[in-house]
Amino acid sequence: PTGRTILITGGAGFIGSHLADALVADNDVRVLDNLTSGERANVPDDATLIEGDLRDDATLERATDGVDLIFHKAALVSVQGSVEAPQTSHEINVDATLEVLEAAREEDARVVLASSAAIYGHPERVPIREGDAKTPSSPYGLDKLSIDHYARQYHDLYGLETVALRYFNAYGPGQTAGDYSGVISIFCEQALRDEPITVHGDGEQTRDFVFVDDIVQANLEAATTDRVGTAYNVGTGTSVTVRDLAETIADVTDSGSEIAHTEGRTGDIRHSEADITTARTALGYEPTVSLRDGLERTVAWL
Ligand code: UD2
Repeated sequence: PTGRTILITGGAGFIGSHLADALVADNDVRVLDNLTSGERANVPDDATLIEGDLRDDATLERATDGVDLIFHKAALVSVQGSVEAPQTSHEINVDATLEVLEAAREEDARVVLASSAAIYGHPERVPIREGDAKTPSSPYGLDKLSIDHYARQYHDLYGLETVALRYFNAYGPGQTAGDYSGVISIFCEQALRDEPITVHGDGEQTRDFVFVDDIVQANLEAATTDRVGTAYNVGTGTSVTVRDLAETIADVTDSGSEIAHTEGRTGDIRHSEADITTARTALGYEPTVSLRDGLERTVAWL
């Protein structure tokens, strides 16, 4: 997109800030973020940061006034946190999204939302297709399923242009440890410190790791596609075992770390891999960053 007035909610966070970077040169970009997990320093200089909460009507109104495109990335992303506090997850991940969708109706703005592979729960088969069974195994997954459906309904009922992107395991520079972090940031930090790399269980579980630049690409395509009112898997279409991941990270970091098998994680999903045929066909999405390249770029940032 070019010459557009764009709001990125969660634009100081991991994915949102990469998206802001990609859009600022050619668009008028606003970022709405309450900075609980996002960081001011992530917001590009040429974007306007509105520091505040989505759930505050006046703030949301100011942030959405005159926009023609909204990337809704603000969320509580901790699966564990959602298990501990399902109501809080619902308030932030569902209720606040409804506020964003309503604001988008006011402005007749397109909305690109962050959905998640978590909506599939324990998949019946891999690769996972968009139409496959959805039995989320956490409040977080249920909340994402809910907004994924709302996005489609707002299109069907009100003609709003919406696209939901179901991210698989996202990683890359800017994904910080904090109290929530993906396996790649954990393993990289362990490897760089020459500490044991903690593989849960037998390490034969698989994941589809998608580099943040490819996620940004999918978002940019979602912003201009005419195939709206639907949801797309955003992964790479390939997967690796957690054990292979640990070995690759040890290699990329030139680490002397041992691989230590720890107890399997309760409720851990065994296999996850996206079928990205629909995104390829409808959006022209094509992931370009191999796991090794992506890991090298992530390690270089750390
Ligand atoms: C990812 C998402 C989550 C949700 C879910 C849906 C991330 C960070 N999380 O959870 O938001 O969308 O997918 O299915 O993208 N592991 C280890 N050692 C460690 C940490 C993790 O072996 O120290 C394993 C873990 O047991 C799992 C794999 O690595 O098998 C990936 O774990 P994760 O927490 O990065 O992501 P996942 O797939 O559970």
